[in-house]
Amino acid sequence: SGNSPELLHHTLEKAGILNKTKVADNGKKLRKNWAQSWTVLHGGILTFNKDPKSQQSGTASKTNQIVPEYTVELRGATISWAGKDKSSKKNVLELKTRHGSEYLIQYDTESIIQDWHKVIMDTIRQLDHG
Ligand code: I3S
Repeated sequence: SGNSPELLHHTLEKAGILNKTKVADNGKKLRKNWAQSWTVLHGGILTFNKDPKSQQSGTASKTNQIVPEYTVELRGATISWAGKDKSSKKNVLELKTRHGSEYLIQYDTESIIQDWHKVIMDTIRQLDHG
């Protein structure tokens, strides 16, 4: 069944394109810089990769490498829907790490952001119980 101990201890995985901005680093507020990111959840770590459009031209960009921008440890983090005070965009999630870093995550298609909300919430819950 889906509730076997083996499955409960599997970390959840997901990948896709999202818009994100980091808004705080160790409790220090940062200026927003919204950008698209190939986002990967694996092993309880959420990795936001650099937007290829923002990468320097030259040999590296020609190989279309995936370059991590932020790696976020989900253990001890919280995820919630961001209030209207946090962004004028729709479908915005607020992710806060236990070390006081904060990210806003957004996507116009509601079902896509809802899936991310669920998988991040479930991962945090699993890590708390692990
Ligand atoms: O929360 P803020 O400061 O209104 O965020 C907006 C700004 O970061 C803005 O850039 P400037 O720093 O050049 O004003 C961005 O273009 C907006 O996208 C930010 O607000 P939203 O509501 O989109 O998160």
